[in-house]
Order: sequence, then C-alpha cells, then structure tokens
Amino acid sequence: MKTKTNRKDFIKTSALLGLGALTFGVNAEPIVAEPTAKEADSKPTNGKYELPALGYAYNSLEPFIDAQTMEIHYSKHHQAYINKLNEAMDKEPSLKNKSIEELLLNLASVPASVKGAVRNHGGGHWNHSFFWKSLKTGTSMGSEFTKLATASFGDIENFKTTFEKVSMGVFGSGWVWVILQNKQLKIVTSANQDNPLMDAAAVPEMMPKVILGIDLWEHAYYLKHQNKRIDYVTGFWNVVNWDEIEGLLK
Ligand code: MN3
Repeated sequence: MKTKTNRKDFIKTSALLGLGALTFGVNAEPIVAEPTAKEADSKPTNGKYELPALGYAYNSLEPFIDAQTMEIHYSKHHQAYINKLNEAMDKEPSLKNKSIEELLLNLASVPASVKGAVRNHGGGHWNHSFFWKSLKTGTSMGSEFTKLATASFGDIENFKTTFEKVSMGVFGSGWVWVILQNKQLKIVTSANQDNPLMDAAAVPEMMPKVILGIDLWEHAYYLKHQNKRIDYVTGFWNVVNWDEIEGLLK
C-alpha cells in the first residue's frame, strides 16, 4: 500500500473501517477500504498476530525501567497475550484477517466464543504494542502536547500531578491513558487490559485518540520498584517518547 500514514491516521482509519463492520458475519462484510501501512502491521499474518519489533535494547530505559523487566514484559508477557489471542481466534476463522483495532473498536459485535479472548488478550496485544512505542529516553515534551495539556489542565505541573494521582488510585491491575477527545486532553483509566478503543466505534463523535498510556500491572515495575508504584510513575516522565506523542497530535 502506498498510503502515507502514521498512527493517528491509522486509528482514525480503523475507526472508519469499524463503522462498516458493526456486524461481523457472512452477510455483513465490512466496507472495503485501503488499509494504512500501520493497520496492515496490526493485522494477522497467515491468520496469526505477531509480536512487533521492540525497536530498542532492553536496557535502553535504565535506570527508570530495568532491562530484566523489559525483557520479561516484552518477550514473555506480551508474547503470551499474542499466543492466547491466536489460540482463541482459531475458533473464528471469519475474523482471521481483522486488524486488532477493528476488533476492539467493535467489541460488542465480536462473537461470544472469542469476545473474552479479544478483550483480554487482544487488548493486551494492542496496549503493549502502543506502550513500547511510547518509550524512549532523552526526548522533551513538544509544543503541541504542551499547548493541549496547558489548555486542558491549566499547566504542565498540574497535568503531571493529576496523572500521577490517578495512577496511584488504580486498584488492582490496569492502565492510565491520556486521550484526546473533542480537542481536550483527558486522563482515563481502564481495568485489566481494557483500553479506550473498546467499542468506541459506536459513538463516532466521541472517538478518542489514544496519546499516552502507562502499564500499572505489577509485572511492569515490581522487580525494580516492588511496592513503590510512585517511583515507577514519577520515573515514567523520563522515558516518555515525546517525539512519538507529538507525532500523534500532528
Ligand atoms: Mn504489561
């Protein structure tokens, strides 16, 4: 596909594709649209979803996120979500060419036989794929994010302390996300491997764009920080890939 794209367009396009696919099944083929390069990446290859390349070394986020955590998190936890998703999808060959976004955006329409697996393992696959791309050391918050965060939270300090407070308030395993919705940045939480894309296609005018997310499962930080989640959360600011985030806002 020659379509020039980025993740922002990808999510938007996936949403549009999703609208044409509210009902899965033989009589309701989705509208055929040219997939973006990124969407093609998130589709299964020969019926199997695959672990995306990490793109950097396990130790490159030290000392904020340690190499051992990265290795286990990426090669074991993320791989396990993919394996379980693939195992489940063998039961629904009709869905085998769907991008993970298309499935999550229309979760209510996914057959009951695989809905739980798509939610938990498909969600886990999407969340971690997004998370890895959001991480890098040495970048600085860009002008577009600064402008939006200032407009939505008053100032950057308040944005950060709100994000940290919300992260500390997540009970059990889950995620905290920064989304752009109706031109406002918002901080939202999700339990387990849920995310803001789930069933978002149902209300197109409220379609969120996911900008940033932090994994708050203990496996994301326990080896290094043990029970001190706050150290992981405040350290997170040092490993946010602000260049990537700025790209999502363009
Ligand atoms: Mn995780």
